[in-house]
Amino acid sequence: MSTTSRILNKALQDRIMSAEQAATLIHSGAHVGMSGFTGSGYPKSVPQALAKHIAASNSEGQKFKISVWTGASTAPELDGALAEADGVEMRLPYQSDPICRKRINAGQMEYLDIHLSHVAQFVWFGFLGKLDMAVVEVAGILEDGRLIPSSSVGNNKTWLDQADKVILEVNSWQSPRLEGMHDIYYGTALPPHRQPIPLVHPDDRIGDPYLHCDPDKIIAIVETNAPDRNSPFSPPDLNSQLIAGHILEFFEHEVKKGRLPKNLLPLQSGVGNIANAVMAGLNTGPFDNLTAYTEVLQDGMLDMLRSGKLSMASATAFSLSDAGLEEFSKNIEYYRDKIVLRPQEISNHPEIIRRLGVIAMNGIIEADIYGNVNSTHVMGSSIMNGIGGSGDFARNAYISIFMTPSQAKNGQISSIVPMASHVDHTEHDVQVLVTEQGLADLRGLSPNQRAKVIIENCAHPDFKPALLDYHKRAHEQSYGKHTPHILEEALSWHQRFLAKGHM
Ligand code: 0RQ
Repeated sequence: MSTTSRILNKALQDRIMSAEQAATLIHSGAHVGMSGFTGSGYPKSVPQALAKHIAASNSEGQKFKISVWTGASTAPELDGALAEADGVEMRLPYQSDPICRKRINAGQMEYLDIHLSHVAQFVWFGFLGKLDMAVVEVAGILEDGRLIPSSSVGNNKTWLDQADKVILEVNSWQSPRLEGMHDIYYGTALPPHRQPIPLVHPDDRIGDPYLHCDPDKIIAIVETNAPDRNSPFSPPDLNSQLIAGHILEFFEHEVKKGRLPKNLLPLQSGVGNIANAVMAGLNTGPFDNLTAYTEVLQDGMLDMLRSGKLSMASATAFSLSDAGLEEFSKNIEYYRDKIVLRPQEISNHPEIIRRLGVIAMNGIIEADIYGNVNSTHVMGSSIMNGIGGSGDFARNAYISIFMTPSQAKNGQISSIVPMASHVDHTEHDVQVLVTEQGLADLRGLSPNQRAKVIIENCAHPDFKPALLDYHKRAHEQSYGKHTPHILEEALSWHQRFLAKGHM
């Protein structure tokens, strides 16, 4: 299909221009809402052209920077290019780009890590200031101007609604058969006028397959033909397989106890290899007719859709490897009616997650012996990626599961520590903790009871004696016995890793 055949609206064809021309329409200081979610559906050419424009301006002594708001992480062509040009004043929300990470941790770039479900409504509430510009990738423009969304939805509806001006990238690389797979809900209102969101099953369609945008706001259309940038998955390593095994065993136990139905409840799975391994485990496990209500659709879920173990998946974005993408593209007709892509304020909506009883499974950096979780900060100060949607799901899930290998940095560092160096999921939102060593079911346990189970079941044998000793002494010496701590020692635990040069 030729690119122009993707822009069927005659009036809008006048606004087709090059990425370089479009980039000059973005001014320094602008708040720019860009599409993109975990390597899919991000604009492929305007950010790179803008990065060049910024680098050239800054080399002439200007301080050209913009604020970049997205759905979640994007790709080197967006986050990497703009960060490399030192063109980002403020980045929000979740990112995972190495150049961004470096700049953020060097104190050269501001980063606001907020719950993914908060982003759209914070913009409507005016909490983040005015959105000047939207740069959104779409798969096509219909004759009447409606937009066919791309491989991620993210915050695109909000960007198109809220931005003063809009630049569209029409990417002919995206399959035209994406048309009809999206469900864009336009029923959200601001408090005090909000109504219940009428979604009661993961496969309910409550909206419209298209995005809408006031044509007067569209100032440029750029045609592209460029692939999404999705990372490969490594085959599940032993730790991931062991973690997956513990989780499957836990599910079987819960079914036996009558606390989960035979086909479980809708699954949410975080990003990364452990999450993918859990899906691989479920794919050969005893559960059938599963559903997913999640954020990103990874290879593992695609495999489960293929095998029939998963009957449908609701998400806001694809996050497929090249192999996954090839499989999806080849068999898109098979997948089309089994996948729904929604705006992230719906995929991650607390009301819906609580109503559906979602089982949340997310990765962490470390957990403390009382069950507080750090999923974002290495050594309490250096950002890895961000909280992403993990909080939206963990806080509202039927069961919230967090998983990690029991040690990091080739066994130099324990992932179970006396006191987490940063907390983004508190003990109140963590019901199950899993490492390759075992699973700690924390439901109904007090802090001291939790400590015993976490150390016993999850800590690596190399670190277990030190953790047991800490907990015992803390119980003897602590100011209070409810959550016993020896503060100076708890806080020095990480410092010791640093002092030994492990980081
Ligand atoms: O760093 O690559 O420099 O060595 O952290 O660790 O083991 O590769 O783990 O890819 O599963 O990511 C929490 C980051 C885990 C991810 C996190 C270091 C380790 C390595 C990554 P190096 P691994 P994973 C919804 C879900 C938050 C967002 C979320 C994440 C790096 O799961 O970002 O859940 N979660 N979103 O060496 C020091 C420790 C460490 C440590 C790991 N204890 N101490 N460093 N590392 N443990 C999806 C979205 O929202 C889009």
